[in-house]
Amino acid sequence: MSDCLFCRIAAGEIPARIVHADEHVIAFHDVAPKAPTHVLVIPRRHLASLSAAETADAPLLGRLLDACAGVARQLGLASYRVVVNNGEDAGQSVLHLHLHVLGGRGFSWPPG
Ligand code: DGP
Repeated sequence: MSDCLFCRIAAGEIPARIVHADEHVIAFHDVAPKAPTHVLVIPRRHLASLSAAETADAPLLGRLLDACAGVARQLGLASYRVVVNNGEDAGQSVLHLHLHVLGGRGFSWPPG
């Protein structure tokens, strides 16, 4: 989608600090980090949210989680949190599915 921020990052039209890229998935540092390490993992294909994913997307969803683990390994994170904000009330501000990989500090539970 030409008007989607994360589609434009995936297409290389908007610069980002990329940490991983493959045929299906791209990962880059969040511009407003909420932890010492804060990376966003996204599908190259536009999916507005986790809710928009269908059962047929399960392999892609698996790739996204696998990429989160790979990014954490690559960046030396032993403990980290993976977050998906789905919908406005959950804090989703960009309507392109993204998984947050947060690390480098402790996290409380339950989340706010
Ligand atoms: P969420 O609130 O869950 O939709 O997370 C969106 C995240 O995207 C938020 O942590 C900030 C990040 N973000 C927004 N615009 C940009 C951008 O232009 N570049 C990068 N790298 N991150 C962005």
